[in-house]
Amino acid sequence: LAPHHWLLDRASIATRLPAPRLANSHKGTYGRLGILGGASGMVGAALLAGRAALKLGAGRVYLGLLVQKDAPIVDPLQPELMLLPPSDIFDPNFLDSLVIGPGLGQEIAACIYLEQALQTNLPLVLDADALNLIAAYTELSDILKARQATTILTPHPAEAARLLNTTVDEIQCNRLNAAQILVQQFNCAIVLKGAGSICALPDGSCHFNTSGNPGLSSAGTGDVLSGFLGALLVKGFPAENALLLAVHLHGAAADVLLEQQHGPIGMTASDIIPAARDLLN
Ligand code: NPW
Ligand code: AMP
Ligand code: MG
Repeated sequence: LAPHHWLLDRASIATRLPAPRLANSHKGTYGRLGILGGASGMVGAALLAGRAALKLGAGRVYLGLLVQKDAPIVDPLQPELMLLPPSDIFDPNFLDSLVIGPGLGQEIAACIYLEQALQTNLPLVLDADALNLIAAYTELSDILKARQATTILTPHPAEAARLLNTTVDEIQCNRLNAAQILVQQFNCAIVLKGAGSICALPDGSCHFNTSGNPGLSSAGTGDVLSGFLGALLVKGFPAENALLLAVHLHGAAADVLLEQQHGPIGMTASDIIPAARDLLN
């Protein structure tokens, strides 16, 4: 490995785990996370991110769903989640971190909320359609580039190709280069997802994830990763640790499931959530 290049394995996350919970902690200790997404037909993406965040320890999770017609008012399988109109997510004194993108869609309302999110000082996770909108609108990418607060971008290869205005083949032929260019272009921490996810940080370091398997190649697994990231970006936990821990844990959870079950076929994004929780405790 070149200097500043690291394997992201079980040993390397051992020093990046959150401190044990204090006996006198309360839900406020573990942060208020907002998740903005869930447009029509993709509400599941936001629910998965929210459930994932709760199970990785977020104190309170607020879902701002963009869907308008027949919007759910509660997640019956995870009633701990608080479902709000998306505009209520933006009180800056209210949240400690924000995930935006899972199932966000690319309508005008999504654009407006994304612009508002980029203009806050909250630690942000940008995933899925948030990335697609940034690729589509120079105004949004300019605001992103000017941001000072922690920002983590989680593109899969097609999202990375849109951000860099190139093809998926070009990205996949030189994944390390693509991840590093994304860091330089947006001055953010990046995880370029896919088999062997690469975490590239603004300090120039790159971490090659060793966990995960093709069981993760199914709908919603990326949405779960963004929820994990949001949960770990709690008050005082370094963004670098949150990124490396979430990415490794996500893959490691899939590896545990692979060992326990018959194979990768039929592993679901929902299955990953409790498996990751077990690994963290
Ligand atoms: P192909 O054609 O399959 O070979 P998009 P999305 C390519 C939400 N979701 N390596 C892929 O290639 C998300 O949050 C909602 C190479 C295809 O061309 C988003 O908001 C769910 N290529 C929205 O849907 C569950 C790869 O990328 C393109 C690749 C759209 O997100 C599902 C597809 O990507 C989903 O999460 C790889 N590793 N990975 C829900 N239950 O509500 C992907 N591609 O067009 O960005 O679509 O990722 O499905
Ligand atoms: P998304 O495409 O946004 O749903 O994200 C998919 C998630 O699953 C990312 O975290 C990928 O790194 C992971 N993933 C998908 N396929 C594989 C694979 N074959 N091996 C390891 N991880 C994978
Ligand atoms: Mg995704």
